[in-house]
Amino acid sequence: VQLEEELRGAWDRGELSLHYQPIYRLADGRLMGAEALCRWNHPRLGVVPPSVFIEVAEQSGLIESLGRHVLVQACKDAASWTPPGGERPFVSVNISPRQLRTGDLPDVVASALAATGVLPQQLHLELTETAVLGDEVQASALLSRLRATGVKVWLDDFGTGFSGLSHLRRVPVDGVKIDRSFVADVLRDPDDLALTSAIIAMAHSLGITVVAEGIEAEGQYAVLRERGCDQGQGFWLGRPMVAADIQRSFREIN
Ligand code: G
Ligand code: G
Ligand code: MN
Ligand code: NA
Repeated sequence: VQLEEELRGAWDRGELSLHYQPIYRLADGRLMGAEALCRWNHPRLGVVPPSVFIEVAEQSGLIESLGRHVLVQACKDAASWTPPGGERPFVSVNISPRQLRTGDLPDVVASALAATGVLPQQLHLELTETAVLGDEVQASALLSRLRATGVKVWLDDFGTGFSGLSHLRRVPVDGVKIDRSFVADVLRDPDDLALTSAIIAMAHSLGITVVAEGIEAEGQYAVLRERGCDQGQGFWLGRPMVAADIQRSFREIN
């Protein structure tokens, strides 16, 4: 309860900020975009990880206002990412199950886009497989509304929900992010490599892009690239960094 009280107002006090983890195209190593990751710099406790406070925000309902702040800030930051020539980078924002259920997400997204001038296709929303697949019919309608605004919808932590592959046909998404638990064992466990390859093949047959998360070693990068995985992120490629640093990275793309 105390954490909840302190979380209320933490954004306005400037204690919350977004870090960005770079996402690369595997074929040629080009920097394509970044995932926004929220950090709470608590005055007494120091850095509180999102695995702790996002849960608190979900339970208390604070996630709705926090989520709005995160969306606007991420779009603002992305509007300043200007590679010399070439495509505009994307920013990927995590959306929690409760934000999906409240129903006004398409409005929240539309106003974040309008307030910042970021192009709709620059914004990717990461929804978890379990949140989306809980109620397929309702989710499909919501995802269609979201995609009608021009933003892209991604399924995060893909493969952990067990229902994955068959549902991909019925749920309208632009991409999937292969959960890092599969990537972790892709060199050691033939089953994980087979599953990862199957996800990539299935997604591609449906016109869906695939990102691998949690790439921590060059060998993982190499095997994923060889299997045709489109993009990747992970500590081997780049850690989450402050906004000024990711902005500099985008300026230096060649
Ligand atoms: O950065 P870290 O590995 O600690 O993130 C842990 C979890 O917190 C991840 O599952 C991530 O999706 C989630 N998370 C990080 N930032 C946000 C955010 O802004 N909104 C939501 N809903 N989840 C976030
Ligand atoms: O659930 P979600 O995919 O949004 O989680 C993102 C989290 O994963 C971030 O908090 C980020 O710090 C973490 N992360 C990113 N790359 C790696 C990695 O290579 N290894 C591990 N263990 N965690 C990572
Ligand atoms: Mn994510
Ligand atoms: Na994930």
